Amino acid sequence: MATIDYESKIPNNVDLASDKRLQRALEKWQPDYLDWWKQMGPTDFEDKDIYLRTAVSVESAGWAHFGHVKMPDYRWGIFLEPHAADRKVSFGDHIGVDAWQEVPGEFRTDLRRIIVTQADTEPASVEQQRLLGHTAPSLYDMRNLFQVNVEEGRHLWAMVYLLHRYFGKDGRNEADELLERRSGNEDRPRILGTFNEPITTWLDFFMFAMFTDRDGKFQLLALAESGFDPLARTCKFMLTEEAHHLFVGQTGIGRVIMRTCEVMNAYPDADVTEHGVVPLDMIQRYINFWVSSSTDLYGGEVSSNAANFFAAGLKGRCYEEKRYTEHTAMQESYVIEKLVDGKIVKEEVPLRNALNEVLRTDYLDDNQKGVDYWNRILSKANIDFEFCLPHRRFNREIGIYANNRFDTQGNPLTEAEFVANQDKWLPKDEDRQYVSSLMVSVTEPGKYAGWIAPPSKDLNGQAADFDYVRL
Ligand code: BYC
Ligand code: FE
Ligand code: FE
Repeated sequence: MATIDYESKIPNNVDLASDKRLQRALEKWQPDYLDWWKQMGPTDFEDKDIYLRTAVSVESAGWAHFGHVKMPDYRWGIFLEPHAADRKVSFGDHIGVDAWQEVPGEFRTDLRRIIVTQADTEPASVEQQRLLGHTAPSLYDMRNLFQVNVEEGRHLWAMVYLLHRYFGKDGRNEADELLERRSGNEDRPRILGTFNEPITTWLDFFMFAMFTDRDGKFQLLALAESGFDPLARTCKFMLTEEAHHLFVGQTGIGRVIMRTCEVMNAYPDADVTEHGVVPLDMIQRYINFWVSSSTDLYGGEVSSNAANFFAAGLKGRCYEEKRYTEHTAMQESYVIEKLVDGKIVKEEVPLRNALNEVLRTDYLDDNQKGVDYWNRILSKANIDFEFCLPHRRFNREIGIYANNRFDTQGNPLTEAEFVANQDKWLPKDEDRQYVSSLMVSVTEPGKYAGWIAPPSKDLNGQAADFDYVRL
């Protein structure tokens, strides 16, 4: 069923009405979700009409409907890609068996853990971004923020459906706990590190949408290959929503860079902070921070969890079916670089144990494309500067590099060398204070704050002075 039932309390394309118990359980979770949204979602904009897109079909052509809605009235629902009749498990130890439509008993714990970890990031990001509406640089940006927020809320719905439908009582308990943990809370933090980092400015928000939502893209690509068919179908539809989040991040940073270039060209000898834009080296430090934190989200370089998830057919490599011909990952090995006695040495590990690192490498390659896009903005403006990604070893807190220090090129450092240089590599207090000082709210349609260029084109063919948010 591709069309979405918008008549029922919970919009869905999974024929929820035919399973009364499940429907009742989800309808019981719904008010708790709405309470959470009121408490932890974007503050103070509940009664405003926002120009949002809502899914009306899961077909690739024209799934979105645009219109002004109030966020609490957004139709959060359950949308899965259509079911392919003869789908098989395509990797791991069970290649060729029918894709699972129910949870195989022996994989229940692992699968629940993957789904809970994925689910936990979605409300976390909404919590991290809840105050940003107050300092939006334009109505266009404010609307994009709220679009991202409601869709992350929907991603939570997507995972909660799986927990309720396939994991019985413990699934329902996990769904409740997803509304109880809080980003950054000492006692009940979100599961993964980056989702406890504060997002206090729009520069952080754009960095997060660029680099952390991109972890979402790659984890979802890996889960879209899952032999557990409902998870694969859910993730495929989530990926179509994710593309816009990445666009917001990449073009957001691009517009900050563009504005700084304009000022640099207009006042070649000036300190750009006197003109209220973000210096390029400061942008590089924000890149270093958010990339390194998001690089941690792939887990350890050598991981028996990753090997087990793959062996079971629960989590593949990205584009597993399309891109690879050998799907057991049993024959090959993978070379990992390790620090031994102060030197980097290569070590071969069985490929299955290195799958976190394989996915991380795909992620870093994709990041590089965004960096290339920003460097083209610089060269078009004739500015002699180049952004680069920090090395994967830089500033890590998870995995084999976590207990050592490295520079942004990946060279080992002593703790003292790192401390002496860290203000060059990571945002320092003055950077954060300066970027915060630029965060002023601009709410006149078609106007933009001085630190960011307008987008090259407006959304959905709208005019430049369109009222994306009616305040
Ligand atoms: N922070 O074997 P290891 C998104 C834990 S983003 C804290 O090395 P594994 C989104 C790990 O849990 C996509 N803890 O790792 C983006 C384990 O703990 P336990 C999110 C971490 O299990 C923006 C221990 O360290 N989806 O959608 O192979 C906005 C050793 O683990 C971290 C997923 O992550 C960390 N960074 O791999 C909104 C997909 N990293 O069990 C949304 C599902 C590791 O020993 N998750 N640990 O207590 C997974 O596939 C895996 O859990 C991971 C970790 C890839 C995250
Ligand atoms: Fe998401
Ligand atoms: Fe996202």
